[in-house]
Amino acid sequence: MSAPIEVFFFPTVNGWKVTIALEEMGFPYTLTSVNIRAGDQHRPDFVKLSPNHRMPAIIDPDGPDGKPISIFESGAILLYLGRKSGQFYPEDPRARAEVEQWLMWQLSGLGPMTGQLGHFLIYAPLLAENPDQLTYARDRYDREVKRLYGVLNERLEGRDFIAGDYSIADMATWPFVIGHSFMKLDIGEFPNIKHWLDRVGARPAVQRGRAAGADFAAQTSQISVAEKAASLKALFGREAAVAKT
Ligand SMILES: N[C@@H](CCC(=O)N[C@@H](CS)C(=O)NCC(=O)O)C(=O)O
Repeated sequence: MSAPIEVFFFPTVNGWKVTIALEEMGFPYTLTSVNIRAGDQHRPDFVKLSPNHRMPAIIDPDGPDGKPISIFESGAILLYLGRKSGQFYPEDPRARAEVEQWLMWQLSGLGPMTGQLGHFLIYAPLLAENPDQLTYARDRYDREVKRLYGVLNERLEGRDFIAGDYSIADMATWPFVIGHSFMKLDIGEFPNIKHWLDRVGARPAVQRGRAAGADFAAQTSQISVAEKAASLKALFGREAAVAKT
Protein backbone atom coordinates (compact mmCIF):
# COMPACT_ATOMS: atom_id res chain seq x y z
CA MET A 1 0.00 0.00 0.00
CA SER A 2 1.45 3.40 -1.01
CA ALA A 3 1.87 6.31 1.44
CA PRO A 4 -1.26 8.50 1.73
CA ILE A 5 -1.65 11.38 -0.70
CA GLU A 6 -2.17 14.69 1.12
CA VAL A 7 -5.10 16.65 -0.30
CA PHE A 8 -5.33 20.37 0.38
CA PHE A 9 -9.04 20.61 0.51
CA PHE A 10 -12.27 22.41 1.23
CA PRO A 11 -15.63 20.75 0.49
CA THR A 12 -16.44 22.43 -2.82
CA VAL A 13 -17.12 21.40 -6.40
CA ASN A 14 -13.45 21.39 -7.38
CA GLY A 15 -12.36 19.65 -4.17
CA TRP A 16 -14.87 16.81 -4.58
CA LYS A 17 -13.42 15.93 -7.98
CA VAL A 18 -10.23 14.85 -6.22
CA THR A 19 -11.78 13.00 -3.28
CA ILE A 20 -14.14 11.16 -5.65
CA ALA A 21 -11.18 10.10 -7.84
CA LEU A 22 -9.13 8.97 -4.83
CA GLU A 23 -12.06 6.96 -3.48
CA GLU A 24 -12.74 5.38 -6.87
CA MET A 25 -9.09 4.50 -7.43
CA GLY A 26 -8.56 3.20 -3.91
CA PHE A 27 -5.62 5.46 -2.99
CA PRO A 28 -5.16 6.22 0.71
CA TYR A 29 -5.31 9.97 1.42
CA THR A 30 -5.43 12.57 4.15
CA LEU A 31 -7.24 15.89 4.03
CA THR A 32 -5.65 19.19 5.06
CA SER A 33 -8.20 21.98 5.38
CA VAL A 34 -7.78 25.07 3.19
CA ASN A 35 -10.62 27.19 4.51
CA ILE A 36 -11.25 29.46 1.53
CA ARG A 37 -13.79 31.46 3.55
CA ALA A 38 -11.07 32.36 6.03
CA GLY A 39 -8.44 33.17 3.38
CA ASP A 40 -6.24 30.06 3.76
CA GLN A 41 -5.84 29.96 -0.02
CA HIS A 42 -3.65 33.09 0.27
CA ARG A 43 -1.32 31.72 2.95
CA PRO A 44 2.31 31.71 1.73
CA ASP A 45 2.84 28.02 2.57
CA PHE A 46 -0.20 27.07 0.48
CA VAL A 47 0.66 29.43 -2.39
CA LYS A 48 4.00 27.63 -2.72
CA LEU A 49 1.97 24.54 -3.68
CA SER A 50 -0.78 26.34 -5.56
CA PRO A 51 0.49 29.59 -7.09
CA ASN A 52 -3.01 30.38 -8.35
CA HIS A 53 -4.31 30.78 -4.75
CA ARG A 54 -7.00 28.14 -5.33
CA MET A 55 -7.67 24.70 -3.92
CA PRO A 56 -7.45 21.74 -4.51
CA ALA A 57 -3.78 20.75 -4.53
CA ILE A 58 -2.09 17.49 -3.61
CA ILE A 59 1.25 16.22 -2.40
CA ASP A 60 1.97 12.64 -3.38
CA PRO A 61 4.92 11.46 -1.28
CA ASP A 62 5.45 8.69 -3.81
CA GLY A 63 5.76 10.61 -7.10
CA PRO A 64 6.68 9.13 -10.51
CA ASP A 65 10.38 8.99 -9.60
CA GLY A 66 9.69 7.80 -6.06
CA LYS A 67 10.14 11.35 -4.72
CA PRO A 68 7.35 13.65 -3.49
CA ILE A 69 5.46 15.66 -6.10
CA SER A 70 2.96 18.47 -5.61
CA ILE A 71 0.24 19.30 -8.14
CA PHE A 72 -2.37 22.07 -8.32
CA GLU A 73 -5.36 22.44 -10.73
CA SER A 74 -8.08 19.82 -10.41
CA GLY A 75 -7.74 18.69 -14.04
CA ALA A 76 -3.98 18.11 -13.72
CA ILE A 77 -4.62 16.18 -10.50
CA LEU A 78 -7.24 13.95 -12.16
CA LEU A 79 -4.92 13.23 -15.10
CA TYR A 80 -2.05 12.45 -12.71
CA LEU A 81 -4.19 10.10 -10.62
CA GLY A 82 -5.58 8.45 -13.75
CA ARG A 83 -2.04 7.75 -15.02
CA LYS A 84 -0.82 6.64 -11.61
CA SER A 85 -3.70 4.23 -11.03
CA GLY A 86 -4.17 3.07 -14.62
CA GLN A 87 -7.93 3.41 -13.97
CA PHE A 88 -10.70 5.63 -15.40
CA TYR A 89 -8.24 7.10 -17.97
CA PRO A 90 -7.88 4.65 -20.84
CA GLU A 91 -4.53 4.02 -22.53
CA ASP A 92 -5.93 3.46 -26.02
CA PRO A 93 -5.15 6.77 -27.82
CA ARG A 94 -8.62 7.17 -29.30
CA ALA A 95 -10.40 6.44 -26.02
CA ARG A 96 -7.92 8.69 -24.20
CA ALA A 97 -8.59 11.61 -26.58
CA GLU A 98 -12.31 11.12 -25.96
CA VAL A 99 -11.87 11.41 -22.19
CA GLU A 100 -9.49 14.36 -22.51
CA GLN A 101 -11.75 16.43 -24.73
CA TRP A 102 -14.67 16.11 -22.31
CA LEU A 103 -12.43 16.74 -19.31
CA MET A 104 -11.20 19.96 -21.00
CA TRP A 105 -14.81 20.86 -21.82
CA GLN A 106 -15.62 20.72 -18.11
CA LEU A 107 -12.48 22.60 -17.07
CA SER A 108 -12.74 25.40 -19.62
CA GLY A 109 -16.50 25.61 -20.18
CA LEU A 110 -18.97 24.11 -17.75
CA GLY A 111 -16.84 24.81 -14.65
CA PRO A 112 -16.05 28.50 -15.17
CA MET A 113 -19.47 29.35 -16.61
CA THR A 114 -21.31 27.64 -13.75
CA GLY A 115 -18.99 29.45 -11.34
CA GLN A 116 -19.87 32.81 -12.88
CA LEU A 117 -23.60 32.09 -12.88
CA GLY A 118 -23.36 31.10 -9.22
CA HIS A 119 -21.43 34.27 -8.47
CA PHE A 120 -23.97 36.55 -10.10
CA LEU A 121 -26.91 34.77 -8.50
CA ILE A 122 -25.58 34.29 -4.98
CA TYR A 123 -22.68 36.66 -4.19
CA ALA A 124 -22.97 39.64 -6.52
CA PRO A 125 -26.23 40.82 -4.90
CA LEU A 126 -24.24 41.24 -1.67
CA LEU A 127 -21.23 42.89 -3.29
CA ALA A 128 -22.56 45.06 -6.06
CA GLU A 129 -23.20 48.73 -5.37
CA ASN A 130 -26.25 48.62 -7.57
CA PRO A 131 -27.79 45.12 -7.62
CA ASP A 132 -30.26 46.25 -10.31
CA GLN A 133 -27.39 46.25 -12.79
CA LEU A 134 -26.79 42.50 -12.43
CA THR A 135 -29.44 41.43 -14.89
CA TYR A 136 -27.18 41.50 -17.95
CA ALA A 137 -24.48 39.32 -16.34
CA ARG A 138 -27.04 36.88 -14.96
CA ASP A 139 -28.73 36.51 -18.33
CA ARG A 140 -25.41 36.02 -20.09
CA TYR A 141 -24.24 33.19 -17.79
CA ASP A 142 -27.67 31.66 -17.46
CA ARG A 143 -27.87 31.40 -21.24
CA GLU A 144 -24.37 29.95 -21.52
CA VAL A 145 -24.86 27.40 -18.70
CA LYS A 146 -28.15 26.29 -20.25
CA ARG A 147 -26.38 25.92 -23.59
CA LEU A 148 -23.68 23.78 -21.95
CA TYR A 149 -26.32 21.65 -20.19
CA GLY A 150 -27.89 21.17 -23.61
CA VAL A 151 -24.54 19.99 -25.00
CA LEU A 152 -24.12 17.52 -22.13
CA ASN A 153 -27.69 16.29 -22.41
CA GLU A 154 -27.18 15.66 -26.13
CA ARG A 155 -23.89 13.89 -25.48
CA LEU A 156 -25.54 11.57 -22.95
CA GLU A 157 -28.26 10.50 -25.39
CA GLY A 158 -27.90 6.71 -25.60
CA ARG A 159 -24.80 6.71 -23.36
CA ASP A 160 -24.34 5.78 -19.73
CA PHE A 161 -21.24 7.94 -19.27
CA ILE A 162 -19.73 11.01 -20.89
CA ALA A 163 -16.76 9.49 -22.68
CA GLY A 164 -16.96 5.73 -23.14
CA ASP A 165 -16.67 3.88 -19.84
CA TYR A 166 -17.03 5.76 -16.55
CA SER A 167 -13.95 8.02 -16.38
CA ILE A 168 -12.28 11.06 -14.88
CA ALA A 169 -14.45 13.15 -17.25
CA ASP A 170 -17.54 12.03 -15.29
CA MET A 171 -15.75 12.66 -11.97
CA ALA A 172 -14.89 16.22 -13.06
CA THR A 173 -18.37 17.02 -14.31
CA TRP A 174 -20.67 15.45 -11.70
CA PRO A 175 -19.87 17.85 -8.81
CA PHE A 176 -20.65 20.82 -11.07
CA VAL A 177 -24.07 19.55 -12.01
CA ILE A 178 -25.38 18.39 -8.62
CA GLY A 179 -26.00 22.04 -7.68
CA HIS A 180 -28.36 22.68 -10.61
CA SER A 181 -31.17 23.88 -8.33
CA PHE A 182 -28.91 26.62 -6.85
CA MET A 183 -28.38 27.75 -10.45
CA LYS A 184 -32.18 27.87 -10.79
CA LEU A 185 -32.04 25.32 -13.61
CA ASP A 186 -34.86 22.91 -14.28
CA ILE A 187 -33.18 19.50 -14.54
CA GLY A 188 -36.43 18.10 -15.96
CA GLU A 189 -35.47 19.87 -19.20
CA PHE A 190 -32.34 17.68 -19.39
CA PRO A 191 -33.53 14.09 -18.82
CA ASN A 192 -30.30 12.40 -19.95
CA ILE A 193 -28.35 14.49 -17.42
CA LYS A 194 -30.84 13.60 -14.70
CA HIS A 195 -30.34 9.85 -15.31
CA TRP A 196 -26.57 10.23 -15.48
CA LEU A 197 -26.55 12.27 -12.23
CA ASP A 198 -28.42 9.44 -10.50
CA ARG A 199 -26.23 6.75 -12.08
CA VAL A 200 -22.98 8.39 -11.02
CA GLY A 201 -24.39 9.50 -7.66
CA ALA A 202 -25.32 5.89 -6.81
CA ARG A 203 -21.66 4.84 -6.80
CA PRO A 204 -20.47 4.32 -3.21
CA ALA A 205 -17.07 5.89 -3.96
CA VAL A 206 -18.77 9.02 -5.30
CA GLN A 207 -20.86 9.25 -2.14
CA ARG A 208 -17.77 8.89 0.05
CA GLY A 209 -15.84 11.47 -2.00
CA ARG A 210 -18.76 13.91 -1.84
CA ALA A 211 -18.99 13.48 1.95
CA ALA A 212 -15.25 14.00 2.53
CA GLY A 213 -14.34 16.92 4.76
CA ALA A 214 -17.98 17.84 5.35
CA ASP A 215 -17.03 18.94 8.88
CA PHE A 216 -14.56 21.52 7.49
CA ALA A 217 -17.34 23.92 6.58
CA ALA A 218 -20.37 25.12 8.50
CA GLN A 219 -23.37 25.77 6.28
CA THR A 220 -23.26 29.38 5.08
CA SER A 221 -26.66 29.88 6.72
CA GLN A 222 -25.12 28.96 10.10
CA ILE A 223 -22.17 31.35 10.09
CA SER A 224 -22.23 34.72 11.83
CA VAL A 225 -22.55 38.06 10.02
CA ALA A 226 -18.90 38.83 10.86
CA GLU A 227 -17.78 35.47 9.40
CA LYS A 228 -19.84 36.14 6.28
CA ALA A 229 -18.20 39.55 5.84
CA ALA A 230 -14.72 38.05 6.32
CA SER A 231 -15.48 35.30 3.83
CA LEU A 232 -16.59 37.79 1.15
CA LYS A 233 -13.34 39.68 1.69
CA ALA A 234 -11.27 36.47 1.49
CA LEU A 235 -13.03 35.25 -1.65
CA PHE A 236 -13.61 38.44 -3.62
CA GLY A 237 -11.30 41.02 -2.05
CA ARG A 238 -14.16 43.37 -1.22
CA GLU A 239 -16.63 44.20 1.47
CA ALA A 240 -20.35 43.69 1.14
CA ALA A 241 -21.85 46.85 -0.34
CA VAL A 242 -24.80 46.70 2.00
CA ALA A 243 -24.79 45.07 5.44
CA LYS A 244 -26.99 41.98 5.08
CA THR A 245 -27.56 39.08 7.42
N1 LIG B 1 -9.08 25.93 -12.10
C1 LIG B 1 -9.03 25.56 -10.70
C2 LIG B 1 -10.17 26.24 -9.98
C3 LIG B 1 -10.11 25.97 -8.50
C4 LIG B 1 -11.08 26.86 -7.75
O1 LIG B 1 -11.67 27.81 -8.30
N2 LIG B 1 -11.21 26.58 -6.45
C5 LIG B 1 -12.05 27.37 -5.61
C6 LIG B 1 -12.95 26.51 -4.76
S1 LIG B 1 -14.02 25.51 -5.77
C7 LIG B 1 -11.19 28.23 -4.69
O2 LIG B 1 -10.15 27.80 -4.25
N3 LIG B 1 -11.66 29.45 -4.40
C8 LIG B 1 -10.97 30.35 -3.54
C9 LIG B 1 -11.09 31.78 -3.99
O3 LIG B 1 -11.85 32.05 -4.93
O4 LIG B 1 -10.40 32.62 -3.42
C10 LIG B 1 -9.12 24.04 -10.56
O5 LIG B 1 -9.79 23.42 -11.40
O6 LIG B 1 -8.51 23.49 -9.61
